[in-house]
Amino acid sequence: MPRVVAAVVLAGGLAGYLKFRTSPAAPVVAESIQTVAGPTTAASPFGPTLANKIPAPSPAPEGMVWIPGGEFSMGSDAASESLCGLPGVTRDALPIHRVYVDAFWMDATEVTNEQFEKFVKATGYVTIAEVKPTKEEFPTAPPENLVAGSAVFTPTPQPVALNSYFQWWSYVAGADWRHPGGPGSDLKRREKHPVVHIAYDDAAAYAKWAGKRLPTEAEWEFAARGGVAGKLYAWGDELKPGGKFQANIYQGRFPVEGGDTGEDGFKGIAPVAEYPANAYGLYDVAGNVWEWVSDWYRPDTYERLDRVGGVARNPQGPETPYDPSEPTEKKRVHRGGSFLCTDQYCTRYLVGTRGKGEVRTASNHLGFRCVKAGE
Ligand SMILES: [Ca+2]
Repeated sequence: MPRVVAAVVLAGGLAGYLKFRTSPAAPVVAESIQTVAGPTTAASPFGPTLANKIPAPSPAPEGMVWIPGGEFSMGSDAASESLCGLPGVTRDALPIHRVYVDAFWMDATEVTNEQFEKFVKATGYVTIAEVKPTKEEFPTAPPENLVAGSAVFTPTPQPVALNSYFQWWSYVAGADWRHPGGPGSDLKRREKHPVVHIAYDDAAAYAKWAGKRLPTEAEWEFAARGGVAGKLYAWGDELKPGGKFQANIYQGRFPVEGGDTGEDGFKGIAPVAEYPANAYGLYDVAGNVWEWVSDWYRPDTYERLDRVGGVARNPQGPETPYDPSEPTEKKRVHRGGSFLCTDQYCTRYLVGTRGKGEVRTASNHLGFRCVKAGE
């Protein structure tokens, strides 16, 4: 067992994959999944959302929606924590604190394969997953592991304890944005799927080419909450209002082969905008694929802002990254959860919760969307 990291999805980095890819951990039979309670009825720590009354200043750039900005309560409280089968998953989203963000434009959907293809055709850009890692970059990896590739979700043959993501993530040679499932796969009929196998610099390069940038974590959460305060999900407090799924997440036993029942309409990844938009017109801010945001990750970011007190204005994240579970990895924040999120494991389709990822590490459930200043 290379290392045990509880309650994270793909928190580890490329270095771990390259070092250990030839020796996957032996499956362990899962302990029974505990039943989780619903939200508590304690007084809400969320204050009101005070959205700016700033009308959109110009016709919307293609594919973007106006986010008016304003002041809101950011984070995820005990009510969220109680919805996850594993404890501790949402603690880095505490305490709830007040934040103000300026207005901006935001992509209504995650960047799709056909959009990313235009960028690559125009620039000749080569993503990190397509480049062979070097011995200098990864001195502890066996030379035979230094091959271009990316992490692909690989269901386990039998139920496993949810304590090591290496059990269901494989580093696959030849997996990249054009080959999302590995060398035998392609983009046919996936034009409208979010692009995946995108490392942080890849996302930032696309954004720059498009005249945009990646959102900050605070911008992302303000936008995802849709102007409504303190809800569990981007659409309200009920997972399935009227019995209808609002996002592409995971139903069934995780992460077992054949376990994804697709009750929400999709097994695996879905095209963008298959579920209703939130109040600001944003699609898939929960589920489908995780989204890079520009902040470095630290589990105590919110505590640090809370200690300063008052309203954090346009916070940009900490100046340096730190994840105590993997202190040598440089991680940035992921938001929104993916088609693999389930209440048995990460539950991070909850709107206030956070993810994290080493900046060079991509996977087939990680993408991005961009923002642009309002002018
Ligand atoms: Ca699904």
